[in-house]
Amino acid sequence: MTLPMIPTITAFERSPDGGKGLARDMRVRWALEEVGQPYEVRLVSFTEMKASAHRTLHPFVQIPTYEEGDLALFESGAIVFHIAERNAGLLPDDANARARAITWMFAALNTMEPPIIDLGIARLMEGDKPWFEQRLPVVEDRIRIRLGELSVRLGDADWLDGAFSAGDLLMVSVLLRLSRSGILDEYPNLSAYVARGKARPAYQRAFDAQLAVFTGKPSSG
Ligand code: GTB
Repeated sequence: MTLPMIPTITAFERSPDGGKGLARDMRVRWALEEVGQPYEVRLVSFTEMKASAHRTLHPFVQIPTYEEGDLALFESGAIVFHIAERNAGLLPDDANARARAITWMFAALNTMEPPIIDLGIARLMEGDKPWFEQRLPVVEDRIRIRLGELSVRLGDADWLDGAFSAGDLLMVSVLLRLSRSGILDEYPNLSAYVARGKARPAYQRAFDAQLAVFTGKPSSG
């Protein structure tokens, strides 16, 4: 009898957000929870992450990584795609619907996430620069352009294209990074969309598991 392979992911031993769902292992945890795949987590310190063993797994020496037997993956989007491809529940069976869901995965990571990351970098690294106050609204307005377009497309639908998919999982994960900025509140349907994502039991289990790393309390899942 072949024993089922339990994948192992890597996550921060200490994350700047204290495990509140912003580090990118969260989206991988969420995908694994959605499909009901148990997993193990190897926590890494910043020093361990930069050591050669981890560099072999991840060419850019970051988290998350994903190991399953002799398969090793990096890039959260690729990992979520792999999980969605190998398990039912995150991609539709219909070929065209599946292609559209995958398109939303790319849209989340390639179109929505870059300006949102720019805002994080501006706040974290450029706050002391003399031009910061002038640049900030420019960066925020670039995000507003994309949020406005996404808001129109979503309209009053629950999810981006039919049933919840890996495209929604990544889109919600990306939009969550705006939580502290207040910008998302300007788009009530997107705020409600993110709230729907966060209300999913699989999200809650993933969140609790990530938070438990920092609180030391066992997660309920
Ligand atoms: N494109 C890669 C992916 O999607 O997997 C990016 C991976 C990445 O940026 N990983 C970060 C990392 O390892 C952690 S998630 N950084 C260390 C390094 O590059 O040296 C980014 C992150 C971490 C913590 C917060 N936070 O606390 O708010 C937010 C985002």
